[in-house]
Amino acid sequence: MGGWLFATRAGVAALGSGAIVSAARAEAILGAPVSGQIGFLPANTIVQSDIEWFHNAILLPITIAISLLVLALLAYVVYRFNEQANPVASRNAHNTPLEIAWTVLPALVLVVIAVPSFRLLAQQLIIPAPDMTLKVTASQWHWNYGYPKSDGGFSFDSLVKEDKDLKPGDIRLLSVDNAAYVPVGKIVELDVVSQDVIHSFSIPSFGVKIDAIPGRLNKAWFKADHEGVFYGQCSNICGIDHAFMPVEIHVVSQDAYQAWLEGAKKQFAGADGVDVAQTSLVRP
Ligand SMILES: [Cu+2]
Repeated sequence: MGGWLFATRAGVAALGSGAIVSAARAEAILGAPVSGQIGFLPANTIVQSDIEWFHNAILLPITIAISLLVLALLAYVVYRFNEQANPVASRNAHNTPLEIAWTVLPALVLVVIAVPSFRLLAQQLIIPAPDMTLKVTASQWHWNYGYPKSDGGFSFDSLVKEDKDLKPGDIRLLSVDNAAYVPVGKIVELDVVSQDVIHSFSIPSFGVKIDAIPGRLNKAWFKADHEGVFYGQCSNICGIDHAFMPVEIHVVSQDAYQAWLEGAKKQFAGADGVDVAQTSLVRP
């Protein structure tokens, strides 16, 4: 909840920072890092909420408990077995019950982690029946978004805005020239491919991170709970401009999505982008 407040405040601050606020910028920026932030970006899907739970309720307590245990053992050894306190060292080399314990206990910890971990993996990889499919094609160094035939069948390139092109409310290295739009509350299947090298399509607020691999179709999905602007980045080092291929996704109401589609169909009708139908999934 605190995360939401935090990010919303940042969004409002971004809105207030310039006199010209375009229509697109009327949406609150929710899925972007803010300065001083610790932890995850605000979750906007059930998958990301579960990832947060897994981290905060399972991994973090285990990590802290093990660290404190090791620290306590070290401190005890330093205190109890230093040369002054213990001048004659023990010659014991084996302690069977102790050895069984330090094998079985870590194994149990791994079992405890494995159960929610595999559940989460299944949740990410078993894709529910989608309401729409968004085709994401990675290239050095930008993304291309392809919309289904039912929505107009157009595609367009999405490139990072250069510093000189930034408008009030834009975020340096995250804002793009053409953002992708998706409707809120709809299951969006992502078909992710690459035209050249391995990239990775990631949107932290959606719990999505999937490799874009040449010659292979990778799928992911999300169902955004809230409207807003959400950012991500290529997360696999893919060459010199790897840091300059951000992801910007606007989650909007169904009506706003339809309105955007109407404009986008015209705008991108003759665009040079990758044709959705032509992108070969099997490359030589
Ligand atoms: Cu990349």
